[in-house]
Amino acid sequence: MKVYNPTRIRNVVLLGHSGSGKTTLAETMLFEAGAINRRGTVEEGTTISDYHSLEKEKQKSIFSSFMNLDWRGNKINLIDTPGTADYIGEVVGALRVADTALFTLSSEQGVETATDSLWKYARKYNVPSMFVVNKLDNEQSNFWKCVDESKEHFGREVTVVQYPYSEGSDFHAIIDVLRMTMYEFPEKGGKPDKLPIPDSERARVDKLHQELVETIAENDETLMDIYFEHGELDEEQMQKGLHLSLVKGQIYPLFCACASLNMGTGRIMGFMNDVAPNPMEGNPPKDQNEENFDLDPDGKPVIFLFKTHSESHVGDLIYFKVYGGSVQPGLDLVNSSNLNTARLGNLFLTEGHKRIEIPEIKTGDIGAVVKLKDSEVNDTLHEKGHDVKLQPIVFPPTTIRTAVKLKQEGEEDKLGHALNQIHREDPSVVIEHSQELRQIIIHGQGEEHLAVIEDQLKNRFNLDVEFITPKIPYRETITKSYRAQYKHKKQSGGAGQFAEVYLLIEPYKEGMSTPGDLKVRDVEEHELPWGGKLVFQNCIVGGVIDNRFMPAILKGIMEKMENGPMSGCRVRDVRISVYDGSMHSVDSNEAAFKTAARMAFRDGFMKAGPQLMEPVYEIEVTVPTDYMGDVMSDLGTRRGQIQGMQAEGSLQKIKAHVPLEELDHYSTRLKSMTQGSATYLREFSHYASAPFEVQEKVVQANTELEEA
Ligand SMILES: Nc1nc2c(ncn2[C@@H]2O[C@H](COP(=O)(O)OP(=O)(O)OP(=O)(O)O)[C@@H](O)[C@H]2O)c(=O)[nH]1
Ligand SMILES: [Mg+2]
Repeated sequence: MKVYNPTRIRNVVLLGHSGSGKTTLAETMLFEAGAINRRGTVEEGTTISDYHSLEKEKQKSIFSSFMNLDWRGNKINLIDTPGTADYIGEVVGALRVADTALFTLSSEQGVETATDSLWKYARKYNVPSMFVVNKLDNEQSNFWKCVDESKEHFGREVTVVQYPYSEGSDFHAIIDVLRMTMYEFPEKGGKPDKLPIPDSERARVDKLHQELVETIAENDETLMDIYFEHGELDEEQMQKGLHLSLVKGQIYPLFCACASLNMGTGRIMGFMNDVAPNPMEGNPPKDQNEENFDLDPDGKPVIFLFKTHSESHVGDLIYFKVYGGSVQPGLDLVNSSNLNTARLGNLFLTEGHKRIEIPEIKTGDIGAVVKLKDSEVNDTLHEKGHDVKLQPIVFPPTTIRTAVKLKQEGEEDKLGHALNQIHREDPSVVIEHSQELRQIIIHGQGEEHLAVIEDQLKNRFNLDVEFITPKIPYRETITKSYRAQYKHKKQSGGAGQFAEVYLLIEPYKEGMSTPGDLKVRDVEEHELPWGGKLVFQNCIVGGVIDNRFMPAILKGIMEKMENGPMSGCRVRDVRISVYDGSMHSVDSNEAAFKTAARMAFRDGFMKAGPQLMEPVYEIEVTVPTDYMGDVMSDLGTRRGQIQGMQAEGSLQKIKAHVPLEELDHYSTRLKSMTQGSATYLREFSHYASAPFEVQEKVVQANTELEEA
């Protein structure tokens, strides 16, 4: 296998809504470049990219996959990603190491929701971006609508380089306004004939060519001068201008293709060769000081780990990109996250499931290594003494949760190990061992994502598990003040127990004052680990309770706060003032005061207008305007409070506050309501008082649990 120099490498990630044709396009490119001699299809499950059994079953991509091809002496690393929003974790890692993002659009669908959100990620990393309008053979194909929508969504930088001579079943030719040529394809696709522009298209082509030249010249002073002088740029000048504009994000060139008929991919690969940035120009990362990290091919070796994938009989395969120097098997590198030294084993390139051993990987290239010690995604490895830590990939917040339960006891460790491995391979899955809810909760990106995780637990890790609705982390608080008292007295044989406390229990509010009849001697403010506050005041006069018993009183209250008096949920935002009590010279001890405080707190809390609080999330739904009404009225039934709405092209963004309880299965409902065209994000916002019915239901469930 050939080792490529950095200037000869192009890292291209394919992005776009599910079904827009990324996997088919990758397959066609591999075929056109001679990397494979038969084109597989998604329907038959025979593509290089979608090689996992689940992908074959679902006929769509679930994991990002890595392929490479040689196009006229340059190596194009193609990363095919899933377009379903549930698998976004696979996409963000790939985007981080790509130097060009190639967005696919379905010509009949235009800009769809996933494309819109993927676009935001590409902009976050400033990855030079281009478009290909695919499926031009589709009967409903509408190229110019796609162009208009793209400009609306992504800006006027979207610039037509190609357009179809005709669309639908008659699609067979593409007009190229950069090359000023028409490519006409044979019936079975492949290499096109280059024809002059037909007279009927001349006016339109001239106009588009002019637009392209002006956009390029606009972004470069030297080219602008040439353009003013000659009224035209030659092809070399255009290429240079396009390259600079693409790297700076001042142009997003738009191409045409019909991936399934093998039309148009050769020209796109040619453009990648001639115009797309190499790894030194495309997407340089930031280092630990937020400075741009320049890739130095002659410098010390630096690699960044961006993906772990486990294959049976192989173990963890860790993908990396080389950000400096070059690496070979046997090289010792320091991991900047844990300062351990790891030795590189054999190095590989991958083509779907196939691994090809390679002796060296140079700056800018992407490779994989097995069994790298103590290392995981987001680690930077460097030569000893040459310290550098590249900024980590930030994985998106999760949108859905489920509790996982073993059907039989005894496999807890095995489950823990499996979940840990799933998180290692896909950091967009978050595993929470909730002591509060006494459940293991899996947070993911969507119902489909959870189904894949369940499938892995059952079939890959052989665990008999079920996914159940997770409990809600409610909170308890109070709405009124109450003065409570409890005397704990026990006489059993020898030493007795005695403690008496008086507590003022109040709802905590920032800046609140203390009633005039109490004198505060000491205040402790505790930020509670589960949110909210406990303020604990010592208002004892005349030494009726010794200071040494105060910690025990606090402990007794805290114990009850962890297991709330009303529903067993955690208590927050209360102020307790210990203002009176009594003790006994022999029988009083810490245990007695702890008990007395716990009992006084419990009684007082129940008389101080206890109120259940529920977690409320802020959600952002992106939905095509047509479905907006349905989404809004559904949010109404979920006790949602609309915070704002904003139009973005043909899409609407709705922000709302919705209680967590009402978000169960929301992504499924949203999908079915909008035929899969809406996406949503969610983030914890705050706790709010739960309505009476919810409070009743939770208290009732807890009473039944305690009585059982
Ligand atoms: N008519 C037509 N169908 C196409 C074309 N390209 C792809 N398809 C079909 O569209 C469907 C989806 O194609 P994929 O390549 O799986 O799309 P994808 O973007 O990889 O989808 P995800 O993996 O779900 O993100 C498949 O049935 C393809 O055969 C095309 O140019 N024309
Ligand atoms: Mg795919």
